[in-house]
Amino acid sequence: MISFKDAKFLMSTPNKDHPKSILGDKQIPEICFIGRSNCGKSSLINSLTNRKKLAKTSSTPGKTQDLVFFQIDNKLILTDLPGYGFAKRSKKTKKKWREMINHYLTTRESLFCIFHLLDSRHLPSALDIEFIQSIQGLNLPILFILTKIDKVKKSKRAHHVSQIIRVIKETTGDNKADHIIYSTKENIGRQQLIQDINQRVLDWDY
Ligand SMILES: Nc1nc2c(ncn2[C@@H]2O[C@H](COP(=O)(O)OP(=O)(O)OP(=O)(O)O)[C@@H](O)[C@H]2O)c(=O)[nH]1
Ligand SMILES: [Mg+2]
Repeated sequence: MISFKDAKFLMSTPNKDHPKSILGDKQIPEICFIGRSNCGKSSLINSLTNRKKLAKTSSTPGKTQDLVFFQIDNKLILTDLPGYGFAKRSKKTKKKWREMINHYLTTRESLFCIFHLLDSRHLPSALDIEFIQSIQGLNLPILFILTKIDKVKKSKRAHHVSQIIRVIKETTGDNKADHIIYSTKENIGRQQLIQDINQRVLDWDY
């Protein structure tokens, strides 16, 4: 059982060098966090690990600029990625980030699942939809995490979620869209996500 009690920073890299993902003779499974800038990727890693500053977060978009790897309980690697859609960067930087993320997604052998985070306040943007489509081609399981649900009025939450899931399903053409609703502020979704991750790691091991 991965309890998320032991979490350590492994490496932050702007290039194609990724950390080793072999422990003894076993590959350590890896999950990455992808989503629009400021949607809450780094905060989610801190929430899961119960650490305030393991991953760097900020109220202004564009905080995470490298691929940042964390090792959990010696059994799992979580990778924090720079967000897409951050307007205040040059075209060149945005292109570089996109290439870095694409290279990571298409070459990282230990990557066995993608967590795609979407801000639950908004319907997926054109850019979100573009990413949903491009990730689909990788043939990896995807879990959608609808973040910041505390910012949506309780009476509107179910409606927001169903609208977002509808757009995801329309985009993928798949009638199934695995998802979890999350709030780091109100601690919603954490236990469910930990259980989900443990199940995925178990299934992957066999
Ligand atoms: N209310 C609320 N705020 C949140 C939640 N999760 C994250 N935030 C806030 O959202 C802002 C952005 O969080 P980050 O975790 O840095 O977002 P990110 O997706 O890593 O952003 P980039 O690194 O720029 O791609 C911070 O001010 C967080 O405190 C949440 O569940 N509820
Ligand atoms: Mg970040």
